[in-house]
Amino acid sequence: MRWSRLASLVVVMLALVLAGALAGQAQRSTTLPQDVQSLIEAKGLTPDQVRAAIQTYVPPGKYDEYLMFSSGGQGGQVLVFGVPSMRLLRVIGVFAPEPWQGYGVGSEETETILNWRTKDPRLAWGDTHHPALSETNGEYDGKWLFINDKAGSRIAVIDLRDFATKQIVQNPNAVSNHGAVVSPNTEYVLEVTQYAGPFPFRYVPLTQENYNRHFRGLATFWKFDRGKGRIDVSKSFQIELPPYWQDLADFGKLESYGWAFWNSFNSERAIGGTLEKKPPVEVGASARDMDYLHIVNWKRAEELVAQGKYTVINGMKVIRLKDAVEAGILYLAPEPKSPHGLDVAPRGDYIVVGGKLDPNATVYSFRKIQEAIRSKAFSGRDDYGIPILKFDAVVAAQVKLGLGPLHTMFDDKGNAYTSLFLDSAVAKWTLGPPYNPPERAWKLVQKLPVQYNIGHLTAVEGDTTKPGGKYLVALNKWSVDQYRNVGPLLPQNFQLVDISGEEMKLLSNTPVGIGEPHLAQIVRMDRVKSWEVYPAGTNPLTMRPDPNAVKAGQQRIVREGRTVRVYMTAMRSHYVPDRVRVKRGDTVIFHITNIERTKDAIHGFAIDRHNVNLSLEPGKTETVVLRAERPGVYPFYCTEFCSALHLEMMGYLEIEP
Ligand code: RUQ
Ligand code: CUA
Repeated sequence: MRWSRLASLVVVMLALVLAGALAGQAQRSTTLPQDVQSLIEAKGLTPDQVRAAIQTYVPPGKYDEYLMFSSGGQGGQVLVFGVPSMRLLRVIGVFAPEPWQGYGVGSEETETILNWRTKDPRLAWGDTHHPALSETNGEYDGKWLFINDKAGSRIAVIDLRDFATKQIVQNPNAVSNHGAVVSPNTEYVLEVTQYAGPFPFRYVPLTQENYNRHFRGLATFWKFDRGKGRIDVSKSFQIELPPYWQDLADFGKLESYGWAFWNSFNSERAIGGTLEKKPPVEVGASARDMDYLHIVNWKRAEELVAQGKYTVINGMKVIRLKDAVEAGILYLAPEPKSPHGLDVAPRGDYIVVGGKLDPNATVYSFRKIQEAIRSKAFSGRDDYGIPILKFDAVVAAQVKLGLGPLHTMFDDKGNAYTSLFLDSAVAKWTLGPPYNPPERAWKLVQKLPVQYNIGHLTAVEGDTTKPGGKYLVALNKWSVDQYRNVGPLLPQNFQLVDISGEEMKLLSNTPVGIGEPHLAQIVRMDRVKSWEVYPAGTNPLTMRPDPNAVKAGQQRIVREGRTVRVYMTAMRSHYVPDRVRVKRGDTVIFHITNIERTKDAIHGFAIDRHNVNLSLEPGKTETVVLRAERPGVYPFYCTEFCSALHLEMMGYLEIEP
């Protein structure tokens, strides 16, 4: 008590002192307690650093204001941070087994999820890039999170009631993906391919002629069923695209609702051949000055599907390229050389594209695009017959920002923030009308150096219809000299930036040593309402009562032929039953229910020498199916230190020869 009061006093005094110092009054030495003063001096902190420390400090027992959901890159996970503290709160297993959560290591429920509908049940990893929070009216609603796996062309659904993965779907017609976003009312999760492949997927010899004729990109609109909390494959559809490498995508909103946009690179259709003395892909794919923005009317595509104008390929409804063009669903517009990021402004009126090899952010006007389509302001058609809108007819502005502009986020004051990969900086610039009067429009305001090679950036709800401002996080690819050397594989560097004032200010560094995150999204803490404990006997796959859940007094072992069913409970500090005897060759099925109702009273369930570890949070019921193969007496035990007698929370599985 006494100490915490003293601590808050110190903070208040620090704030006062800082205010004084900033106003140019040298009061520091007179108002700061001597020990605090010496701490600051010993560390050589500047007033900005002291302020940053206070701003980001979240005292024990207090909460952060925001949650940040970040991709975990090659780790195949989602990372959840508190903002502004930047403390890691959760790791969510998605495309890779995650033993701590008992994800994909023995429980029937999570192994089903991990292998759901995939053609490659043994994929042991994923490459997560773009998390996308579910939206209602273009604002985050805190209910679900989606994320793509670039390497496995998969999309996962995470339920934010328990922060756990519930479904993974794999694209049957594409092998690679990149952009993944949700529509403003979470009608669809859009997945666009990255690298083109033979369409439908099969073997076709890789020659230029074959590439042009048989390779295709694909846009997949995965229908999300809010009632069930699952993607409904039967109501999903795809649009066939040219074999350009479609990249980042975004949905239109408000005035551009019903449309979607994505960019593409390698419209040159380069296929490499370095050993054959042909130019490498990077050269071939950068030969032309322009690539193509894809402009898509998904509402009309939906109508086309409703009218039955599709072909079913590998169980997916596909609108063929020719039909898409004929129906006015698909248009192209030139984009400066090798674009990367694509982001729609809060009101849905502008589409911002960053060009990796172009110093400008290119801003397209949705109204101009509509006008150009209406008046057929085409500069021609591409090789696949898609009309190309005239660049000058659709561009609202080009804002020179610096080298390597990639991704853009927005704040609540009419500003845009773009990551500059080559410059290692964040550029703050002003949007045009109606966000700003014409004289303040399209101007670079400030460039903040970041350490180093920034990829994505994310601002508080900065890609919704109502950005929150306040904070931005730079997701830097290289950390170089920012941390103590821990070997040649360096952590990624997240940098928190204050964007509440006129000037951006760097607040803190956070090393991420788990994978290479790409995008992250920051949501107001109060929007996410997760469960504290599961309703008693909940199956985490269905999120409904599990028919095999048992209460105290109902525990039993039932033998049916060669199958032995164990209805077990876990509670501090024992399992009932704690002795299970089976014969070699039996199938043993454990249905285990954690019957605790106390928040955080978690138990594990691991079987020695077996690939089984469950995380049984209060109220959860999970099932383990085991073939009894190697005779022996195996301890099973609780892997969560749950109580003083945690070590005693164990039992024996006897497998008779
Ligand atoms: S990205 S490389 Cu979002 Cu810039 Cu995946
Ligand atoms: Cu239950 Cu340890």
